[in-house]
Amino acid sequence: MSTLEKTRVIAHVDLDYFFAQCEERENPTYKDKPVVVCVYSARGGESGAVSTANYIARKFGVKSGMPIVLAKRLLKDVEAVFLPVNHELYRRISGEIMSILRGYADGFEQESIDEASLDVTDRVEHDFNRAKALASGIKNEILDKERLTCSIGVAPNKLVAKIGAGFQKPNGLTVVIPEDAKNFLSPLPIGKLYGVGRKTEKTMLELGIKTIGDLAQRRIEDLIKVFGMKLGIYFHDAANGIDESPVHERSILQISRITTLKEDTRDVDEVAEELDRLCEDVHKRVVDGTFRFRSVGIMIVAENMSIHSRTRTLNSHTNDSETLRAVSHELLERFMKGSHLNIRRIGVRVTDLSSASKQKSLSEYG
Ligand code: DCP
Ligand code: CA
Ligand code: CA
Repeated sequence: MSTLEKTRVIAHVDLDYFFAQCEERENPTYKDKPVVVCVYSARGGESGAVSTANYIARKFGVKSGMPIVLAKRLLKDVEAVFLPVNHELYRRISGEIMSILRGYADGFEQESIDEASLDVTDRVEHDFNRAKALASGIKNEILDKERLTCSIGVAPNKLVAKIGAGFQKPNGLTVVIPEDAKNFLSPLPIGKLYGVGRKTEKTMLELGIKTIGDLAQRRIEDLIKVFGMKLGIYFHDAANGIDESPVHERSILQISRITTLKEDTRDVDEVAEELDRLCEDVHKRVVDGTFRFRSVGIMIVAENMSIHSRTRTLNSHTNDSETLRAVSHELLERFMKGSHLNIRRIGVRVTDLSSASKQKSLSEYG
């Protein structure tokens, strides 16, 4: 096989300020104002966190995850719009967009509610110029039909395409040809690399790795020593712009439940008791839907509103309630050992679902 034949062309599409843009679309009078979409907590008042904000609000420093009260303070001198999340609206619009995107792809993988990777290799015959034109066509169609803007990265693999999509936001289009992949990544801060969360970022900085280029220069043996075999190899490849993972269909169905505790606490037993109730409820929905799951995750909102999640992938699919309970407990205990924060909200989620009855719609779960 020649190199040309092996070169893939992947487009990663990510909608701009998605939840807030959906709200603007439904109510055009919001358009020139800061728009902040909020997840209000069960405690009432203004307690809760920012889900996302439009780019006008971002200029004032508003960010996803920040307490609503802080966003209000940042926007106190301007006329701003604060709205509660309307998941049903976002799911419906997402579904419409995903079906447009599918029409442009030889291989398709939805990665979240507002993003997808498209393998377009065959239809552009390995040609990045044609891929750029195709990506423009996608942007135009989404704007025409859905009145929404998105950003697209075109690259030889999913990893670089995804970073490319975030490179010139909003309404961006970034094409990275194979020869440029490594140089494109090199100056970017290490935190931009997929898989480098806040904790890993700290470790990297301690090792003197500030940019993806710094990481690319490290010897793979040294990375394996610090991060273990699997991650060490991944970081080495990723920093060099290498990612061979295929674009594959996957179910993004998930079943989850989250609740606000009566009071902030770091008493494991108290949190575990609530977690058990959530597990029971999630398990009931798993069984009702004749699903089996392969990943179990917990979500934690701490007293300072920081959001944490931990996920474990099992060896095989199951619908066993005891597995769900045991894994979520273990994830909780491990989180609490490594954190001094009181817990405010706790949630549990199962993903990687396989289903006997495929007709279940996404909106029934969530
Ligand atoms: N989201 C959320 N809480 C977060 C991050 C995201 O509720 N901490 C939701 C709201 C976002 C949507 O997921 O609109 C998509 O997340 P993105 O990270 O893609 O962010 P946006 O689409 O809002 O902005 P961007 O223009 O940077 O893509
Ligand atoms: Ca987005
Ligand atoms: Ca996204």
